[in-house]
Amino acid sequence: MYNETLEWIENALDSLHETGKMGSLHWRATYTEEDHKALKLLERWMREKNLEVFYDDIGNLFGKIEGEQDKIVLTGSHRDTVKNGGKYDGALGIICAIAAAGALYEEFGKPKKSVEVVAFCEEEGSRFLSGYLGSRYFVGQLSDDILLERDANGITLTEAIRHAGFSGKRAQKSLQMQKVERFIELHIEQGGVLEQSGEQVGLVTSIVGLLIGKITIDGHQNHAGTTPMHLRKDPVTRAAQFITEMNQWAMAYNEAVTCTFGEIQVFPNKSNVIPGSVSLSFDIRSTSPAILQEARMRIKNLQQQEDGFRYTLEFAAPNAPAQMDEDGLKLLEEAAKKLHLSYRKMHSGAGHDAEMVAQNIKTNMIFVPSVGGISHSPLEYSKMDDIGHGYLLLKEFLREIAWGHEEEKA
Ligand code: HGY
Ligand code: MN
Ligand code: MN
Repeated sequence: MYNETLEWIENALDSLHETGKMGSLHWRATYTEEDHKALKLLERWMREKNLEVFYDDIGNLFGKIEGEQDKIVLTGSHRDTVKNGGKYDGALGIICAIAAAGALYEEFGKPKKSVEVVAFCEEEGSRFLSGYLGSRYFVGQLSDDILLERDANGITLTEAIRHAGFSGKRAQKSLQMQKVERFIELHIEQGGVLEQSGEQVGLVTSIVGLLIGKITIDGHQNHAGTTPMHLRKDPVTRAAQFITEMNQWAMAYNEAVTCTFGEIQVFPNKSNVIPGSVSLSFDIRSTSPAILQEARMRIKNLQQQEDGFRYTLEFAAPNAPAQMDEDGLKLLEEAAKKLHLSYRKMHSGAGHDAEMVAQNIKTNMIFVPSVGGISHSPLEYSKMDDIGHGYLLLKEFLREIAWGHEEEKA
């Protein structure tokens, strides 16, 4: 039975990955043709496992097993990927949740509490700046500003939601959310700690907070050959200077902060033209709100400088650092011991829907090792043995909470 389940998970991962193939590139952004193909597959698998399929008003997909009580245990992850991403980020948590919920229903019948598997939309923010859209919506934090964010083609989030056939209506703190007792997300670690330490699974204790956004620097476009160096206002050299300053700032904090400028666009991007403007993304992470605030001020200070450049700043909606639920962590520890799985309590340097949901709901995460610690890359890979351990732990957690005697402390 277990081996069949692992085979099902492996095949599902391959099939879901296929939906994101765009020629030589892989990218499954939300409200796209690729996303639609993935949703049809996920709906089919949910129905095959006796889950009742439904969507909320912005297109989060749910598969439900009705319980005796009107309470919900939520599990799942995000269905979108980064551009040129891997097979496991997000997809693994949804597929293992469908498999676990389906297996438990087959083995134990109707649960005490309903179980819902969710495939959240646009967690990566690879199409719309703020990202974590599905989980933000779920906890009533999808703001008007976010709905007006535009993708690279100038389409607003609202337009994309409507075009995909959803109303985008926002039920603040949706009724469904108020019934949710717990959220558990299985995810790849996306780092190398587990692989180096040798534990089989990771039990997440906290998730990093994020400060993300975009800076556009306007300078003076001019001729690359006839403009003396001291007369230039070249935004690329100004951007390079700022990136270097911010990297030195981050290095001084050692492991407490990460700082990445992953997306840089130069205009007009021609070798014999001193650029007119440059736009660069920033992605700064820390569990310390003070460090994130300091980074925000450093970026804002750009606009105070009288240096002949024009700075335009865009800040994505905030992602506060999140603490995982202590009781859930204890339950995961007990379950790991019962399953004879070695485990490590650990922090997550990656952002997750779990950090959004944790703002309102008791939340926990399980990590499985990433080979070489690689993620957000076509080289992302996790071994089926390791995936199986994560699956068994997720299944035992769900059994305890939704089917078992584990009564929630008020
Ligand atoms: O960026 C992250 O950490 C997540 O994958 N969205
Ligand atoms: Mn990711
Ligand atoms: Mn992810």
